[in-house]
Amino acid sequence: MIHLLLAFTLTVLLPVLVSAHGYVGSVTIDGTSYPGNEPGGATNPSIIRQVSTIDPVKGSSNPSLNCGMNATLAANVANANPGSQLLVHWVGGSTGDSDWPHNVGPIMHYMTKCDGSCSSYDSSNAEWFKISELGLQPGNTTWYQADIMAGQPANVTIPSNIAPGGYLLRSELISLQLAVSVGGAEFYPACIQLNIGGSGTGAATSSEECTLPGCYTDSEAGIYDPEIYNPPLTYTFPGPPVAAFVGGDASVGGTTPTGSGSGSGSGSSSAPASGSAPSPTASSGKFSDPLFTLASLPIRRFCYIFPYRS
Ligand SMILES: *[C@@H]1O[C@H](CO)[C@@H](O)[C@H](O)[C@H]1NC(C)=O
Ligand SMILES: *[C@@H]1O[C@H](CO)[C@@H](O)[C@H](O)[C@H]1NC(C)=O
Ligand SMILES: *[C@@H]1O[C@H](CO)[C@@H](O)[C@H](O)[C@H]1NC(C)=O
Ligand SMILES: [Cu+2]
Repeated sequence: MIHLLLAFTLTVLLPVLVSAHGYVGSVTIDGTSYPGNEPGGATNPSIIRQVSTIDPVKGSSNPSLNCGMNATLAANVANANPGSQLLVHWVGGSTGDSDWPHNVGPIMHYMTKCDGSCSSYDSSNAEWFKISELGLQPGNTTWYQADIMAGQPANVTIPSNIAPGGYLLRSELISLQLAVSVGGAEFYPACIQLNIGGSGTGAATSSEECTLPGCYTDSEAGIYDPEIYNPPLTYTFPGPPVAAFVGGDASVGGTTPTGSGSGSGSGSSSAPASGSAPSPTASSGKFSDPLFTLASLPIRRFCYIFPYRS
């Protein structure tokens, strides 16, 4: 009987577990698409640093917080310009053939200047600045990450006055479905190698920068979030504020912990027009993460604990 029950449980859960995480499958820069490599798979020339697994980075002091799990240098660097529009296509499963599976948590973008070519730049001690952060949609119950789960890309605009040079763009989803416990947050960072032209002069100040790991702690608001299933939410973005030189409204649906130098204002370039944003879910207010709708609470917990062996 117990075996039957276990067999049944595994049969129900395994297809979900296999696709419960993901990675950046490709990036589109001003209309040109650049494919990435499958995590742990073959390495073709790309502008996206390859990660070793679709599993999340766990723990705010994990070295893989920098560019994703065991990320390796990518061979190529893409040209971009101040104001370039990037679409970061997060996908689910080890081969990227399903949609991104999570819908609870923020979408943030950071940059750091490469010392020399980005294709040989070790960013483990780099100082990063934030250029955008997206949290909750109007109504404070549905996250913009739900749009990614619905197959939409993360949108980010290169700051319009950024100084030219080589930069890494770090796209990060944090999935907070387990963030009711300290250490529960799942970090998914990815680094894209860019060479930015133009004649801008903008740069972040040192107080707007931090290292990765270093930008976060496990217990800060926005990473440890015991009220995450108690909407409507007030969300506090982790990490530094959006760098002031970015200007405009690069911060949507939350607050940044430090008051000064925030890039929040009006006239967004990275958020969808409010008219096009899907309306918040009409149901109960619980989030519709597929793992959460799958089954009852005890099974759900099992489901989440099961794939994380460490
Ligand atoms: C990948 O990263 C994990 C976690 O940081 C580490 O435990 C593991 O040894 C790494 N694997 C390789 C092949 O470097
Ligand atoms: C959503 O949150 C923001 C910031 O925390 C707050 O100003 C706003 O009133 C909230 N809206 C709703 C509908 O709860
Ligand atoms: C990115 O922009 C598209 C087009 O406006 C929009 O449909 C999509 O929801 C946006 N992505 C996110 C994560 O908001
Ligand atoms: Cu996952």
